[in-house]
Amino acid sequence: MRMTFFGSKIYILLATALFVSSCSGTKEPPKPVYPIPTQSQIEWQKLETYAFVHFGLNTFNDMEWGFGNTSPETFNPQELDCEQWVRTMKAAGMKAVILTAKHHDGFCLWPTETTEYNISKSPYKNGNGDMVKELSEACRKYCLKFGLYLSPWDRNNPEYGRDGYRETYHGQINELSGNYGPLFEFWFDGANGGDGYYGGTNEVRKIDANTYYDYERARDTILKRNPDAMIFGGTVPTIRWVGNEGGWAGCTDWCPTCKDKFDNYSYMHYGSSEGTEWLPAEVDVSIRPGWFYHAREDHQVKSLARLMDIYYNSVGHNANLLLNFPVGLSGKIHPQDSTIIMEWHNALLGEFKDNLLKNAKAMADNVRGRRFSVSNLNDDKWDTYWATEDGITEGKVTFNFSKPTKLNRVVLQEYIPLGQRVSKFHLEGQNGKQQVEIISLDSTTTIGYKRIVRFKTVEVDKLVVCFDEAKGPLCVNNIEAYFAPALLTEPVIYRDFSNNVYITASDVDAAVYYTTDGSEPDLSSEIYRGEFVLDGKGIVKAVSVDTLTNKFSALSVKEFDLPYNHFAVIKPVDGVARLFDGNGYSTVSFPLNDAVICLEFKEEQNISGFRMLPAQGRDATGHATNYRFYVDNKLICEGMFDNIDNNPVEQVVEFAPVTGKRVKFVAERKLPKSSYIQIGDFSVITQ
Ligand code: FUL
Repeated sequence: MRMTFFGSKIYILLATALFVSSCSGTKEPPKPVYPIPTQSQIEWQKLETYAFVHFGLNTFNDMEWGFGNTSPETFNPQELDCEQWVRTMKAAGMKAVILTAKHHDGFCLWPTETTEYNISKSPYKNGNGDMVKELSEACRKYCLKFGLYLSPWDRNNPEYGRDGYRETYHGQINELSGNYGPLFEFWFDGANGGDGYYGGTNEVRKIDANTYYDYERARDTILKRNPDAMIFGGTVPTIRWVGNEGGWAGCTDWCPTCKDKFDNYSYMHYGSSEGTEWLPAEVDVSIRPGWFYHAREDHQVKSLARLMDIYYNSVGHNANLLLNFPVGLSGKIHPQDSTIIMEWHNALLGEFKDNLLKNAKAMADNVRGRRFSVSNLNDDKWDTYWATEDGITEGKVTFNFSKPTKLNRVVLQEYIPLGQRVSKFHLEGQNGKQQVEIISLDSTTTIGYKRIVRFKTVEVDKLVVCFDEAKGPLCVNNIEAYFAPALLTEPVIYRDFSNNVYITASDVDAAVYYTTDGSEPDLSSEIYRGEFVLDGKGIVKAVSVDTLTNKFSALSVKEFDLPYNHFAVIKPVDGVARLFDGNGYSTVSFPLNDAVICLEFKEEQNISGFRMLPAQGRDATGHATNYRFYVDNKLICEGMFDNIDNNPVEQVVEFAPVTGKRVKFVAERKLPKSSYIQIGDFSVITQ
């Protein structure tokens, strides 16, 4: 009896356990799909955006790659304020900052014992400064993580390329790892070996970066004191370079890849579904063309539209964004840079304000068990996720809205602790019985830690997320949807060499209204539907308008002079198209002693000035500093383009109208350091 009673108790317990497991989902999680990230890699990826600061001797010598011979005496910031940097970064939503403790020129921003070429030999704080310390303390004060860039290449060190420098380098890693932590990331740059000062030898030295630096030893030193630090570059990285400095990861972006195959760009840029190591991508890009500060780039700070694209193409493509601020000579982030970064952050806050799926009811066509229920997708918890049963590698999740709802962004996150799985997905919408097409701005392949899909606004009462292909059962921990307001930046207007005028708006939901008669565009003006021909002088005014709210952007105005087909170009003979194509990045190089543009109009004109756009490319040199301007061989005016090297913006010179047909513009360069003159664009102002 007793036995029977006992046996039936066991039976009841067993039956209860079985019932619970099938109904309340105590099923095991799906098996990991290898490789999988470490906990530190997961925490790193959650940072999403953080800042880079390039600051050092280069800043004070207007250089990008110092040769290694610049005097430490020149390093003298007057108002250095690391807290100002950190406050700006924090206010812009960034979670960390990485400082160039030493760039390729070899100058150390901390009082290292490994070389004399350091901050203690500069006038800064009478030789008592330590910028690594100052910034690390500011980070601690404002709760930002701190990381360091230490260039392996050292163009100052006499021992570079020999055993002596290797020891010096490891000494530097040791000092930085031990004295300023905890560090969240350590950056080894890829530029290695070449010409340099090298203690005065001024020679070329080459090394094999795979063996010379002993990165394994470096890693051990760093991780001993900073166990969670990510390592960028070198032979034992834990994150990977995305393969460009332009601010974009691929829309296919696998965290898994094979570092031994990095010679093949695709493994570095896209990662690989077959990858054997978990190496998530980091997108490093500067807010200006250069990494270091140059006054001449003050007009080239990236626009809001460009920075938004960078965000979507990095964080929105499963990569972290490392955005560089070239701190200026004073030692502060330039006001233009801090203004635009705050606009960027506020625009992002606006775009991701209300998650429309927060209270939406979700349904999935397959669920592994209650523990992996579809309600995990919008419960705001990182560690809960929806999963499908073993063998089920595709699936659909449907969100039902209580009423038709507008949306244009969807955020998706896989539960990466179990590996990255999805290789293809798409979105579908429905409004009543009507199918609504959702066309993503870029192809929808991988997801990973985070994928943000942008599309033209749709109105739906049902959103279906279709996972089409995966490397194992689906494990998705978050899906969000938003209706982002149109980004109303002023449109960009330009005319090409064939006299086609293009007007571009930064947002797919914005319509562009324009006029060519000088009046201000409004909703009754022409809508821009594609390029149009402007075969003469003219003024184009345009605005972007959010079609849903009728909000207007600021006004964009572009004045066009008589185009190329109204005159004959006598000089130069080559590259004419590049000079009259409305694009300062396509340029013509002239010999120093013969920088002449000579045109002859078909008919007499009242000529009242000219516009000259210097070359706009990164590190462009050879700008004209002086000019002479002739009409029908008579000198009309001459002068200087003030500060053009520092600020190569369009130069407009106007004078009282002169009647004539033949125009000669003679450019000169009276400053040293160039054997040519480069011009981006040129036009003549007529009445
Ligand atoms: C590059 C370097 O050569 C640049 O100067 C800059 O530091 C950038 C982040 O990496 O490879």
